[in-house]
Amino acid sequence: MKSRAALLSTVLAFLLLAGCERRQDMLYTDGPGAGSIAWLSWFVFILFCVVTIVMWVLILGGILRRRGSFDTHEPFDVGGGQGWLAIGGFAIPVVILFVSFILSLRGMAEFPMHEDHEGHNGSSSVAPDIRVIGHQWWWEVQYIGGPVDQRFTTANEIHVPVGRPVNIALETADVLHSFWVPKLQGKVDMVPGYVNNLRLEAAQEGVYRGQCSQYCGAQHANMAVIVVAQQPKDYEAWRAHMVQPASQPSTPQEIQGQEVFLSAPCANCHAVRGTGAGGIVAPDLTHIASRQGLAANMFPNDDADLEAWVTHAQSLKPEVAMPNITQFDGVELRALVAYLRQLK
Ligand code: HEC
Ligand SMILES: [Cu+2]
Repeated sequence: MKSRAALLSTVLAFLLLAGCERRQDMLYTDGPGAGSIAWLSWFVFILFCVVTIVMWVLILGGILRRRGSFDTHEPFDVGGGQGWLAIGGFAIPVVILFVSFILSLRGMAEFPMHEDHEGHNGSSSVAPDIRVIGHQWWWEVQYIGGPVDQRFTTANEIHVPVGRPVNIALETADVLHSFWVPKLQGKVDMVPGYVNNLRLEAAQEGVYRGQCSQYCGAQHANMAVIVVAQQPKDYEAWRAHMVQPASQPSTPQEIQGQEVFLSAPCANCHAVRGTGAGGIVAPDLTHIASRQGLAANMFPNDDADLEAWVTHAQSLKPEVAMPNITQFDGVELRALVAYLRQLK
């Protein structure tokens, strides 16, 4: 009995905590895009409940009504009854569908129209601030707004200023993916050979988790993105730091680590701006130490997880396009990790 009560209270506490977390909640939102979708969902849901209740009241009324004989009832097609068919079967559904349609158009206005490849225009054409490219199974993030020397590439973590809309162009390098940060905006697919657009705005400071929402292979479930919404001045400081090349190693261990990194296969796939490493098929590592997660936010970004990732990527995220790299001895591995950890 006692253990059952303990189990119950654990479950309840877990549910309560899970409720507080709300990191990927689409009904309790923090941005206008997701807000209008959530509002529409509640509206349609409540309307559905009202219609259902009215229907059941009418059905039960019909069932429970005292029956008379054929003599006491007129035939059903005599007078009046058809009016109810026209109202209940036609007029009310048309009004409800029309209102829902207009409200969904309002929600769609949150997604910017944009020039397509042939140069045809939508209702307005917006230069994107950020290009996000889906890869199996991580997100390439290119800041492409502003002058050329203010542009940079990062991965898996998108920073935005609070209270300002950011236009994002969505593309894919391989298969279909879908970009979805539920608390901020509806999902938009990333389609091969095509550019889709999304306008994202966060009303509150915070870290918002998102998720690839279109099945894209073995590690689809481990393709997470985070959006960090910051006060404008913190955001500007972050940007100013991100355009800088990688910090130079200073301790002997970090210097050895950089040599290990540059002589290992890492540089074929990864870039570290300011060094010889210029690979473009994997996440940019110039400021890897400043990111919160590793491998599309599958693991926390710390020494132990980094060490494990470098040597066992295939066991941790099977089928990923990074091999297990097993050529290092202990000293080299720790030096490599020390080097990566100072790439703030
Ligand atoms: C054949 C290409 C390839 C090689 C070689 C390679 N990687 Fe990777 N690496 C990847 C890919 C692809 C990812 C993204 C995997 C994912 O998250 O699904 C990745 C992810 C990472 C990440 C996580 C990045 C992030 O933003 O989450 C780190 C750190 C990393 N690699 C370090 C290294 C180091 C250090 C080496 C060399 C010892 C190396 N990689 C060699 C392809 C490669
Ligand atoms: Cu996916």
